[in-house]
Amino acid sequence: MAVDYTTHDGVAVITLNNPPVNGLGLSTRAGIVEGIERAQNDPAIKAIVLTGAGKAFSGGADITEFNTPKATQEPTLATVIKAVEGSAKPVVAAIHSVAMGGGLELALGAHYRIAAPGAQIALPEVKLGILPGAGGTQRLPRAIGLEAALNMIVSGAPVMSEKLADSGLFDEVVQGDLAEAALAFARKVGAQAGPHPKVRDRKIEHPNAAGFIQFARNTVAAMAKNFPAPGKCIDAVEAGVQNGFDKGLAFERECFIALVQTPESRALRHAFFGERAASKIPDVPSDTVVRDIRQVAVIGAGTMGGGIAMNFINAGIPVTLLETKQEALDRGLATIRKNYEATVKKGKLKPEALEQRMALITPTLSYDDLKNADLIVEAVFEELGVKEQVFKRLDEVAKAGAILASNTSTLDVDKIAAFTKRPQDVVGMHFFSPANVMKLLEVVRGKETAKDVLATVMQLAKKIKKTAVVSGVCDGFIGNRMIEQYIRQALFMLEEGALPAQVDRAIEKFGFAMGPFRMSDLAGNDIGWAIRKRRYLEHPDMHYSKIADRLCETGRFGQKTGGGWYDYKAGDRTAYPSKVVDDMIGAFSKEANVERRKIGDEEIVERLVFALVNEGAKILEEGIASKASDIDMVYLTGYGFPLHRGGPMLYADTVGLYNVERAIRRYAARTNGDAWQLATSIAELAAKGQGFNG
Ligand code: 3H9
Repeated sequence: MAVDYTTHDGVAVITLNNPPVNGLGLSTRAGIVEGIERAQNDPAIKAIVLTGAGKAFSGGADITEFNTPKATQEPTLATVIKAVEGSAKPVVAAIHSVAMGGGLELALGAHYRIAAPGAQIALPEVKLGILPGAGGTQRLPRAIGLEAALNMIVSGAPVMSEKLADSGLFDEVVQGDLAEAALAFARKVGAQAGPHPKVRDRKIEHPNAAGFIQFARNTVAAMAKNFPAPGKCIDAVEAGVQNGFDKGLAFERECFIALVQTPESRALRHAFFGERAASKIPDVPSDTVVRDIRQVAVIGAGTMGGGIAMNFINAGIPVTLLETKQEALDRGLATIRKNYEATVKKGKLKPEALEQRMALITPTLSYDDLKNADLIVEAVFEELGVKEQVFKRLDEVAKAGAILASNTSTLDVDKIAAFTKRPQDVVGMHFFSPANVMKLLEVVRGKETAKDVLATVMQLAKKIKKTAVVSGVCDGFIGNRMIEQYIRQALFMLEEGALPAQVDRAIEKFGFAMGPFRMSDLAGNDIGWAIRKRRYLEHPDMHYSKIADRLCETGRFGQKTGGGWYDYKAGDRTAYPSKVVDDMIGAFSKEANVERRKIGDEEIVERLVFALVNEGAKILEEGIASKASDIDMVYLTGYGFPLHRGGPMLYADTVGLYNVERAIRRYAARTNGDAWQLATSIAELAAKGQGFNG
């Protein structure tokens, strides 16, 4: 039963009971209407309390029902709210923990609202690419005023109930027992003659509503260029201001129906569920007992090690930071301090917190100081011999049960595990640079990594606010293995007729923050060069364009050398197209006997993105990733894939795998074929009319 109905001395209590967050799915909605009717028909009942069991009043509409028949099946949320608002007996919403989206809209339909402190109040629909669709854009401005309401609706950000105590939203914010207070409040208002107040009857008062709405529109335009929802939120609020409640409500409904079907909303919902799904590993039960992580050690105080250490310190976990030389240790500590100082300067950290955080670091030059660590993360030079020394030493000093993690981005975690006598305790924790900023953490599962080690690392990742995705062992893991194919295509296209600025422009227009060439100039072209040299030895059969090597031979390593694929001016990070490089590319094509042709933006985007998709499909076939959404989360959080496209695998589904297959076959026939071995699963799914996500 999704809703409980009880009576308490003249008061009916309707309790949403639909774990985990009392989502307003069909059966919950039906239960509320039933409860309201039952209370109307019982002469002994004078008032009604509407509340939620467990960890929420309500997290809102059940998102899993969107675009299914259940979403529009009666009673819809609008019908439920109408029943609540139309109740002849006063309805008191008693809110604790969470009232979000449809949950808040439901409460706004009640005649009275009381709340416990600490409850998160939000209309977060915009984060799902939609707008509040059950009266939120109409009632919230009437409850708390135009400005505060628009801010909440357009940002989707939660506000704590106590902050809203005097806003007009709540009749009371109660310190004591919420259930008791709700009953007392209900008895009080139940004894009063009706009619009871309705938020819809309040006026929106603002000295210059049109001016503020225009201001909001200007603010939103810049930050939401790929998303239609924020603008529609403003339109809906404006409709209510100009034309009154009922017309505003009808317009809001229209916008909701249109937005819920957009690819942007699909992408955002995919990311919402993908984030949560990533932490679930198919063969690791959710009740696996995790290891206690109270003390962490990080080996290496360079850029990576320092950034990794900051993650734990920020979460209040003490870190022992080990280096081989005092000078390197001092430098590492100074960098961490400098990073925190910058955060203080931006006003995002209190000065006293800086010292508290620094105090959580214990610097050391001795491995013996690692003996109490529950987790040791190694971030030393990326060379198997160096890792061997470190892990052998760790095996000697680490306590039994300590998790030994490597931050390797390219090496075989199974080989690293084999340097110890405890491969079950070894795991990859691949952070992305800057490690204190980037959300992504690839958790690399070795063939012997214990399940509780994985469960522990996934839980810890949440604590340090990372999106953790499990990857099996393979060259490059999920992210870098795929990006290699993307970069290969980018380089082939230079050879065939494109120029760096054109490739970057096309993919940036698609939504990437930075195209491959600007990105490579930023990271340093020498890094890719070193990786390619290794690849030539390991995969002599794989065809690469040598055009990037040619660039590196001239010393153009990117921004740091004042020139790469582009020219740079001192103190200016703008990428200026380079005549020297463009001529070099032309000459290269000539030498290779390639007749340069005009390559359109569509081809550029398809070849780059489908190269990711094709490799992603192989990664799924091999079980390196357990689900397509994991791959999407890697790309959304670590590689700047445009959020409004939902990640490469969802994008492929949106385009249709039939079309993806045809495009890949076309490119395979025309261009460097060995880069386009179609993943069998693409053809199989396309034949069945399916996508990666069903
Ligand atoms: C809406 O209301 C539209 C209306 O305006 C109009 C309608 C006509 N539906 O995050 P957690 C699941 S749109 C379905 O780990 P926490 C979630 O997937 C909705 N499922 O917990 C997860 O499942 P699992 C507007 C939902 O304690 C589990 O609950 N509302 C929903 O860290 C636990 O979630 C929102 O956008 C849902 N609405 O945080 C609120 N919400 O265990 C979105 C959660 O299988 N939700 N689940 O992985 C949140 O922000 C957080 O989940 C919340 C709890 C703060 C509620």
